[in-house]
Amino acid sequence: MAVFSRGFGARRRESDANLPPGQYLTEDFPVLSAGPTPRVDTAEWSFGVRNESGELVSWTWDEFMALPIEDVSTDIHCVTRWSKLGTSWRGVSLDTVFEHVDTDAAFAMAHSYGGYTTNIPLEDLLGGRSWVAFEFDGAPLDPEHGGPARLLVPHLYFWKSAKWVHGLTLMDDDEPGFWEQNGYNMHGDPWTEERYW
Ligand SMILES: Nc1nc2c(c(=O)[nH]1)N[C@H]1C(S)=C(S)[C@@H](COP(=O)(O)O)O[C@H]1N2
Ligand SMILES: [Mo]
Repeated sequence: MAVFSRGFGARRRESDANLPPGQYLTEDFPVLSAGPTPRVDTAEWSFGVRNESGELVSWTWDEFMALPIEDVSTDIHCVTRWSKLGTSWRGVSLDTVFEHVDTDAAFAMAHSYGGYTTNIPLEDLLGGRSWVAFEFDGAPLDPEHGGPARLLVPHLYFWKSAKWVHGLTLMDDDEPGFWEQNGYNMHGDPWTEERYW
């Protein structure tokens, strides 16, 4: 019995260490969308980055798939308090995207098909911490979860991971996106509970 409780305790502590304050674990994958699910055909899809001078760099689906693709295993944390550990994704790193972008901007606004927006500091998009993801758990991303492609910024609360992402607009000054205009935090670090204003 002592061995069992020590082992059980150790496992609990291990997952607790990966769980930001105020979060609980979920095994399923809740769908949270502010509106209807847009249906975007990959033949119509594009992803573009507009810099602070107004210059646009954009990719079609086939062009985007020709960029280096990474496998990502990461924990995700929703501000509504669920966290899911060890999720598997495939996508293109924002570091790769930004190799093609000329900018000194400090902030980005992510834009989605359907009109959703969310603001993210550029430093949170770079450094191997953010991706445009198009596979989850070895399969194409479900439309409900943002397919064909979504932003994946797993070190911030999951509302920053814009589903059906269509592009980024780079900005010198921070501006609030959809949830940020409605009381959510401008940054959204789950470890310091940057939940609301
Ligand atoms: N385009 C778009 N992206 C979005 C949202 C949304 O409503 N529209 N909701 C956000 C919120 S609040 C969360 S928690 C996650 C939920 O992603 P999921 O539905 O795949 O769990 O998507 C984020 N990205
Ligand atoms: Mo959320």
